[in-house]
Amino acid sequence: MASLADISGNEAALARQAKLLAAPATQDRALANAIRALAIDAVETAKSGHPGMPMGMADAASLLWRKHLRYDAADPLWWDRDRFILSAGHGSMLLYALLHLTGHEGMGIEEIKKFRQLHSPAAGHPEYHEHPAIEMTTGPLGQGLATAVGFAIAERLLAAKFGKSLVDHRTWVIAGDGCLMEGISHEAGALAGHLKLNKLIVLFDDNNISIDGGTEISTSEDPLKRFAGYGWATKRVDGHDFTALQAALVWAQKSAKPVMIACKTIIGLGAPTKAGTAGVHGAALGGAEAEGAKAALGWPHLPFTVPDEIYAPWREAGARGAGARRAWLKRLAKHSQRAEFERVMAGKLPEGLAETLSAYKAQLAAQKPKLATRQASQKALEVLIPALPELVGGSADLTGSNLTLVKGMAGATADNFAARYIYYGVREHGMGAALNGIALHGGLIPYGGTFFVFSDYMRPAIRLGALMGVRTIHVHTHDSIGLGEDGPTHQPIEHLASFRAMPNVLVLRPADAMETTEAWEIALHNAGGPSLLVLSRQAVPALRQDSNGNKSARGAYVLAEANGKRAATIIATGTEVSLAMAARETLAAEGIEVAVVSAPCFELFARQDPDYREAVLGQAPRIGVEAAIGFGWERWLGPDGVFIGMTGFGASAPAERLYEHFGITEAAIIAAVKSKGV
Ligand SMILES: Cc1ncc(C[n+]2csc(CCOP(=O)(O)OP(=O)(O)O)c2C)c(N)n1
Ligand SMILES: [Mg+2]
Repeated sequence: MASLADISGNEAALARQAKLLAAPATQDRALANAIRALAIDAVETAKSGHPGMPMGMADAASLLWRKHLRYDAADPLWWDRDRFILSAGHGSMLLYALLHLTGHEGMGIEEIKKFRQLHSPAAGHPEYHEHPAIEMTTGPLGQGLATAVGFAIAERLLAAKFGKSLVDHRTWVIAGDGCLMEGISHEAGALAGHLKLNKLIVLFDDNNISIDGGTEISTSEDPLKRFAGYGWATKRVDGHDFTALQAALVWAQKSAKPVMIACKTIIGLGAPTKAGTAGVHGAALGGAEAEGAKAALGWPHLPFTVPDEIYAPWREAGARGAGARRAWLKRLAKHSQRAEFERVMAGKLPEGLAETLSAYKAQLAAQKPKLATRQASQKALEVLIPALPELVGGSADLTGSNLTLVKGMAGATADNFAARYIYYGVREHGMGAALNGIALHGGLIPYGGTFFVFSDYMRPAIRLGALMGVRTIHVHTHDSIGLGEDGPTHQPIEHLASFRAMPNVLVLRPADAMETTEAWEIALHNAGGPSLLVLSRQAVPALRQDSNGNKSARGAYVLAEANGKRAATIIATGTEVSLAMAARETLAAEGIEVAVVSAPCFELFARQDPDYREAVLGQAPRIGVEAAIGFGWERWLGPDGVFIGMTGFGASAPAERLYEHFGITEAAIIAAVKSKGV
């Protein structure tokens, strides 16, 4: 046989395939062929989808699910299960076939027949929430792999806290050429190698094919060497040789490093003419090719039909972990930390948190500290970290700027995960995905910091977090031109507007220390999506006198009512609220009475009933103030409103000079009010 590395191109693939399929079919192959057949049928019926990857990886995946993956199909949410992440999400039929064959409820043959149809759990790409055994949404290549790093980090952190008897599982990933070409694979791989996440095992579908053709047209790297460089254990095996696969899977589980096994596969294995080509990547095989594939695989059954003698061993495999789960439940039942473990895994906040926070807020109301909101965030964390053991922080190399680290938090190292903080390094995208993974794993609430402008570097992960609805908290400091001298590369302009446009994200831009604390409280309770805390570098005065309740939770509220009839309503966010308050005072001295509305969170305000919104916004002319692009403000200002903010990129200068230069000043607010003829 030619060396594995030499196999490329369709002819070589077809020759290799012919040899493989000429050998008498083993039970292993027959069981794997059930996956191939279901993938072929589902894609034919849907007239769209990706048969090639499931057909190529069926052998490796079936061995994993039959012999190694720790799970119990009867309880896909068992907390100590192994996590399986299909990073190459286009191969979704691989996952659906595995769930179906192993007897998972909710993935019957009727569901498989509705592959890619509205309301089917067998969606085009795996969607979190569509089925409990789908650990996360995948499809944007590389995200699964990087999110898996977060899953593996969470496992280590929780194992250090609760012990191996409760937390001892692996994270398995199937990733393709595409996942490994993506930049995020670099960040994720390097972080995992550094932290020696040895319970992370990646099966690389090494088929040398992506959409445009053979991968040699666009890449000549050896991902195994790259990952070895990150500190991973690597191995290349024939992805259709069950003996070699079995040995590799056993070896992987003994590793002291994260593992990548490159499985040399033939994409679309079985397809008589298209195997080994990009032609099987993402289109139905077509009648003749589908028939030919089934004949070549020795699969004589009708579409969507799996004979009992194939179902039976698969169902057995699905129940293989039942004993381990029962034993685990017994251990949990008598574990000294059972209540706390159940609380954090259920994602419930500890009792007493509200009281702790209200005591702290009362203190803020009395002290009225003048602080940058990033500092106020750190002070809030000083209260939250001892009160919330499940809160784990980190930063993408900006700890001292984001102020994300407080007393009592150790940084995790490869040797010590009894820690509350991750030094993510300069890896915003990897951090974003890891935060998603930590949150998805359960048991922890992750936050991570970077400059707000570099949210661009993690946007795909935030978007996926929003789509999945996971509780991640993003501490995004240096929120505007107010950061000053670092200049326009570092000054976010369009970021508030763009994240406000993203569904299911709370964008919180607090105005002072009180609102910052409220923003943290809101974020912690926002279990169904990411929260962005958009925080200032520069100090702001305390604006709030009262500490009762959580005013920010309504999104916007009247911070200072006009004395008498409103001549205008000034609506501002973050650091600009204090400008609005100053303008209000100056105007009042001239006999012009205006109200100031603080609007820390547009999304929450939009959710309030119309009466409340109208009462807050009022009937008087409206002036909006925010040191950012005005896109999106129209909905609060209406057609006659005036927006004071940015219209282009920032500049390098001290913050105060910039505010003057760009006309975001008390004088501008006053002029705008007067321009309304009041
Ligand atoms: C971030 C991202 N870019 C592009 C795509 C579109 N896309 C889907 S699959 C694919 C090729 C993937 O190649 P590979 O991972 O080798 O999969 P295979 O063809 O081997 O199944 C591309 C470009 C995507 N899903 N995500
Ligand atoms: Mg490929």
